[in-house]
Amino acid sequence: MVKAPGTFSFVHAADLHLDTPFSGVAASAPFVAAALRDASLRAFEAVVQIALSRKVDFVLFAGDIYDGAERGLRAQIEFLDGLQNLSDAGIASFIVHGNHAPLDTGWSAISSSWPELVTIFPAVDDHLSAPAVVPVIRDNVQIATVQGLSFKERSTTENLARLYRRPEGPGIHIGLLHCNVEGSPSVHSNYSPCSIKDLLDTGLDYLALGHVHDRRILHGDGAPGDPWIVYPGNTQARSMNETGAKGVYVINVADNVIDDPEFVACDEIRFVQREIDTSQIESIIELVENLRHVEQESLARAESRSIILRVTLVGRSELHAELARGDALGEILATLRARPPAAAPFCWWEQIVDRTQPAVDLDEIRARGDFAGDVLRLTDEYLRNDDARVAMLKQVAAAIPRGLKREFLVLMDDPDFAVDLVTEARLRALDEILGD
Ligand SMILES: [Mn+2]
Repeated sequence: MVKAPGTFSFVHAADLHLDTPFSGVAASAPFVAAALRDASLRAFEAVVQIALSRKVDFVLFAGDIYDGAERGLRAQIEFLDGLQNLSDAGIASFIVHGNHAPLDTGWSAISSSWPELVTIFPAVDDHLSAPAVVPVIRDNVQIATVQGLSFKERSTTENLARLYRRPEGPGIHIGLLHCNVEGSPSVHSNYSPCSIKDLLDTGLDYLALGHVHDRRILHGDGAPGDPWIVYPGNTQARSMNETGAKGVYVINVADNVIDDPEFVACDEIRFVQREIDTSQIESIIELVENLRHVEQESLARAESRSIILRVTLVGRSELHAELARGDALGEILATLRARPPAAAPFCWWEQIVDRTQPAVDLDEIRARGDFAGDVLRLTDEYLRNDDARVAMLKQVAAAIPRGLKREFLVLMDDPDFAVDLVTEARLRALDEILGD
């Protein structure tokens, strides 16, 4: 069946970080180290498979293809193989380079042998002051254009978005860019900063961004025809701070209208962080049972991926003292790691973090004549007496900054919220007063 010119699809990927070393976790066990070393490359293979099986028209790579400017040889060869497979299937690839592998550093073993349907966008320099615009042609009709700019050097602080313009001609107009949109420089390195307005001002229909490792749709879920501004996030998580599924967006276009981006996971290994409230757990044996249960549950939720698991123990608990004895945590961890898995999907216990607090006897404190006793007796009144609690919350609301006040007043209407707030606040206050 011949598709209408305005009906097609593409994959938007970014931040592949091929050959990521995983320095923190890799030292743990040989089978984990080997799996992690391959994970970024397997994730890229999955991107190629998604493009092939969905029969998309082209694939966008929005920067940080390689993890370092050094570009490991293995990563380069596997990347080239993947692009060749796409090209052989008639699927074009468009690539910009970002801060992790800018154009003018490192080396490239494959620069002279890119497959036919691959476009690598150059960086701005003395000869180039605007992005190159490449048309996508199907059955002699232009269905889209893609424009992009690479980073010339690592620290590109110029606002590259201002150089993008809507070209003449039919089809969907796409801008491919590695950039930091209204980002906090403390969280994401402030390379090529720009605002949402800068991106809207380009007049383009789809801004395919890279750099931020969480997937985010910054604009476009409004009216049909509204421009889309999208970060797909990275294809494979790189550390304990990057939890949950990672993948690409598949974008379907029907009659020149871009449908909601469809997230498709392509990661190989997932990082998972969980908490266990230990306040009802009475023994180390019971704790280990709970930890094993969390392991099974986390694996079941990971869609057949292997996981790297960190569990944080919280809550006031009798266990607090037991966990502090000797190397209890180390021994529990060794127990959980004792049965190495034969095959993927596996669970690797990365760490157990103890944030438990000592159990407190509220009746004993209440009976005391000191400040801690006063705090308990006062908050008992708030928990028992609805009017007293509402009056207290009104005083709190008066002290809350304007921007947050409306949100607080909405929450305050929920009686459960108010009770939880008082319960939590008094435990924190007791911690401060009593110390550890
Ligand atoms: Mn990146």
